[in-house]
Amino acid sequence: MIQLSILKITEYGPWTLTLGSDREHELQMLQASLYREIQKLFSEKNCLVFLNRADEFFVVSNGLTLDDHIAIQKTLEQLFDIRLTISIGFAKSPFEANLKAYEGKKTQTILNQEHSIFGFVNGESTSNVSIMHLDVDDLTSKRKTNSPYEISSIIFELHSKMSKFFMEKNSLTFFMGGDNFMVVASDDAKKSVQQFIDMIKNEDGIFLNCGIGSGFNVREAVKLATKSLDTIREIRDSGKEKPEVLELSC
Ligand SMILES: Nc1nc2c(ncn2[C@@H]2O[C@H](COP(=O)(O)OP(=O)(O)OP(=O)(O)O)[C@@H](O)[C@H]2O)c(=O)[nH]1
Ligand SMILES: [Mg+2]
Repeated sequence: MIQLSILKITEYGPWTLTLGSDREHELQMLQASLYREIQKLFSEKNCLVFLNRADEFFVVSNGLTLDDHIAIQKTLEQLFDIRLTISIGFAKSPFEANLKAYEGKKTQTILNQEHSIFGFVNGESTSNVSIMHLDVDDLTSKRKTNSPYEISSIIFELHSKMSKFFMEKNSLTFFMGGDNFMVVASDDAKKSVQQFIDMIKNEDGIFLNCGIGSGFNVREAVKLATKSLDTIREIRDSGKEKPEVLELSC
């Protein structure tokens, strides 16, 4: 079971217009400070925030109750002029949790009116969350023949393929920066990650490593996924044949 909380800036479009045309730098600074604060507040509660198009944030929020969400909303309301709407959903797979959150907002299923919280909350921390941390093997060598902009183009095309492939497995892919991606994964996604790695190898000549971690909260799962990825690197750097996928459990 995955619980997902989607935070979106309320009436952002009309508000941006109030800043006039010379606004882009202000918006970028606002979005960066908003992300910083949201990541701080949720990670303190063992959640992790995935940045989505800068004005929307996906939080894997297993274990977080409605009261926890209200407390975070109160802090954000004190810190920022803009307001955020939270839509919460939970389901067996990450993609379905996203659909439930979407449905909760669309049908105006109110959880808390004063703080704009919609959807369906579970709040239990007894379900397992799985994260896959994917990273390009030896991106550094590609930098020798490709300029920074060309590298970015390669990475965004990879993101596009990964997002499509894993959405078909009811999973959500996020770009974390550099050559790093995280997939909030269903069992089906975990089973098919080797197939994805092979496909990208054949189509694009890009080699990927994937660390997998599971836990009762997403920070634990992410920690183990990154530890698995680092273990693949250690095996490789010791001269032994490395696995492309490794799953460590707590
Ligand atoms: N978000 C995130 N970014 C990272 C992490 N580790 C490294 N990076 C970023 O990824 C970029 C590429 O670094 P690496 O992946 O270590 O470089 P590489 O040459 O591909 O080396 P290997 O992955 O070990 O094969 C770095 O410039 C960092 O910006 C991480 O754990 N999370
Ligand atoms: Mg890498």
